[in-house]
Amino acid sequence: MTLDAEILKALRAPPGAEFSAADLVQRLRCSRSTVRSHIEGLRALGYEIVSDPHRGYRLVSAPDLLHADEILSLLGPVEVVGRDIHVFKETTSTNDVAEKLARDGVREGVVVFAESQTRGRGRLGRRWVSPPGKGLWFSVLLRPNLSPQTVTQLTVAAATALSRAIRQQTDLATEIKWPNDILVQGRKVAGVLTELSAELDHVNHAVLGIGLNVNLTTGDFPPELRKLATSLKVSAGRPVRRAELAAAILRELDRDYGRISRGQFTAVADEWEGQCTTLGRHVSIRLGDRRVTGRAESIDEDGALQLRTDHGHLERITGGDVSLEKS
Ligand code: BT5
Repeated sequence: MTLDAEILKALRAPPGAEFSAADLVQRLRCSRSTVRSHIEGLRALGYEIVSDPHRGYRLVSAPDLLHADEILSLLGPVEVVGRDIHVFKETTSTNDVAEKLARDGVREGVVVFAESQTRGRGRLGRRWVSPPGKGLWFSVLLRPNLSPQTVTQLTVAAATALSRAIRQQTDLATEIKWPNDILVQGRKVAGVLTELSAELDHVNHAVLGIGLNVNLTTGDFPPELRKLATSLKVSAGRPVRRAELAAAILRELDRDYGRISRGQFTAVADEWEGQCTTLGRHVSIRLGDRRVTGRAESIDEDGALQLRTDHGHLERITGGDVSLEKS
């Protein structure tokens, strides 16, 4: 953990507590002037830290910006996801940056956030709207011990973790739409894009890209998305602090990645099924130029959707766009 992260962690626990410069010097094992210059640096970023010559430093408020040190200080210990965090002001796509890190041999678990993306993407090259300062647009580099056939487990685990973290932090009721959408009040609030580098029988690495609309207003969406998309702020009626939410999501992702890495996908799938509004419904799925319709029955042990087609066959679906039909 960096010194900034250590200072923020110290000032946060317990909330509003005061620490003298001497306390911090002892706790962080550095000089008084180093503490002072780091506090100044944090203030310059917008952290309101008051200092009283007799009582010490106190954190009054933190800005809603993404700062790797702050996310790390809120995250606590993790096994893999979030071991290292990078935050960029702007990128083309955070998936591109994570992909480059993968090719450079960086170990799994690194997370890349951007305040804005100029070419944020969804599946099949679709655009992902990612305006500055209001969302969580990030990618996680993973090197899972999964075959390309079972890698849908990652998307399922990501959706489950994301949904759980949103509920914990906002009390909003979330729904999962297979395979990669999180909905609130029937509108899309987040999407997951899993990109792979794989051989026939094994995955070299996977980049899990997550886009979550946090504090966007309706006007931040292009007109064609205003009826389909929402943000946590629009749905909850109040802004949500992104750093805390980001830490909660990484913690839950780390937990579910651990579960699938240990072969406990069934536990994740059970939780996923409880939140998935696709199951049990009559759906229409576009697969390239083909369209299949039927009843979404379950997900199998690989994370694929089992569809009972209108012709009575059981079809295994690993991708595509699902529309829920009126039941
Ligand atoms: C997704 O694709 O839902 C996956 C989105 C993943 C975005 C993240 S952001 C960080 C990382 N870096 C990237 O470049 N991407 C990932 P898909 O299911 O194909 O949905 C795309 C469709 O969602 C678009 O065609 C629009 O209709 C809609 N859409 C675009 N931006 C949206 C937004 N901000 N909120 C809700 N819907 C949106």
